Amino acid sequence: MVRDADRTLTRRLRDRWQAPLPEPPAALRRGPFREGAFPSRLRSAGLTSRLGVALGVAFAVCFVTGLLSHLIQHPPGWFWWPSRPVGLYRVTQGVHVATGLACVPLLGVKLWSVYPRLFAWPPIRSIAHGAERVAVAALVAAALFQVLSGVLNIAHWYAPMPFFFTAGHYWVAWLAAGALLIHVGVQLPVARAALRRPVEPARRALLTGVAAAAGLITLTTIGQTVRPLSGLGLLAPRRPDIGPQGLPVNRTAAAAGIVTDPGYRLVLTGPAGERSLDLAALNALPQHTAELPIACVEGWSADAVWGGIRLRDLVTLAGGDPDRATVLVESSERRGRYRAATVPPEHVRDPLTLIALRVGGRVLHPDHGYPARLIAPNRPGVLQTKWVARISVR
Ligand SMILES: Nc1nc2c(c(=O)[nH]1)N[C@H]1C(S)=C(S)[C@@H](COP(=O)(O)O)O[C@H]1N2
Ligand SMILES: [Mo]
Repeated sequence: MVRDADRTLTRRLRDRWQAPLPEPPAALRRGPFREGAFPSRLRSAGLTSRLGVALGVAFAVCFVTGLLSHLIQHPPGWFWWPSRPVGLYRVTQGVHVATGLACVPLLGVKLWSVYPRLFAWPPIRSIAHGAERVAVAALVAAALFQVLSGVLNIAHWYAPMPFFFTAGHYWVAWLAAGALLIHVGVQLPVARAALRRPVEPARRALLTGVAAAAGLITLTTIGQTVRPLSGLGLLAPRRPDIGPQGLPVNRTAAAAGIVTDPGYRLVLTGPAGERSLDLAALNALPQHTAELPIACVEGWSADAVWGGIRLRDLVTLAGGDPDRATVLVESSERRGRYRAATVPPEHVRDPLTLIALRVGGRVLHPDHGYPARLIAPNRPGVLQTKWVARISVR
């Protein structure tokens, strides 16, 4: 029964899509509107559907990992993110950037496979057809925007983006997801019918080529987070081992306007009042080490051994409860989006969360946050505040 209904629906849709359409007026019958303007015989519902499945899977994984990253950075009341496993965020964000980059060839070929339809005549056949075209236009624009803005962001090329990347990339992701759901809903019957038929060898070869291109992009970029592959990172914007003290840097001390102050003091406030600790006082507190990655939202990450004071010890010193307190960590950086970060109780409590004074056994390089920086397990790089000047315990 269901099968029959399905088949009838498929036939009806196929008739709707493939019935001979009226010809455009003679004056328009040129360029993409002339007959035989798109001679490739590789295009087919089967090819487009298979590309659609791959793109849909990549997009879904990219969307979920991106949403997670957004929630970690802007946690609503109901959201909870653990401090272990220490490298979970490096994996989810590495996957976010890798699936986004794999979308580049998938999206390109998918659009190639359907773009002759742009020139169908008449442009709008019914209200339903018009609505569908608007949804597809929104989907294409949103998908191109996401891939392009993501690539520009990891390349640190902000000039073509006259908006705040994070907000734009986040809201357009919802637009893309909504438009994609409509698109899948509309095309599902046709796609299912098309997927049941085998693929012809020429189209199979094209699909293999697209898969190989996506694989090659992954292989030449994943080295920014998978260290053994860093030598293959031809297209990776970063290498995990290049930078002062063998670690990459996003914002240098010079860019942040930090001048090393010999009279540096860390101001610590909490229920026990305010106190200020100079470097000698900080070095006199119990010192611990933690092997933790810096995992940037841009997809690169690098391991390091950090040394310094446990944040929970500082909470105790400030008169707070180390198992319950929330902590605000502020930088001496005057302006800058990432000059302060809130550390939730799960991370404050964790003995691996440090106010680091050293990396790799040496005093922090100014670009890594000298004299002190926050380093906590399973947290995005943007929340690992450098040049810490003030810690407030609540
Ligand atoms: N004060 C301050 N801390 C900051 C930043 C910043 O701009 N200002 N950038 C963050 C970002 S985006 C990352 S990825 C990490 C990088 O740390 P690193 O430069 O030591 O590798 O620092 C974080 N800490
Ligand atoms: Mo970052």
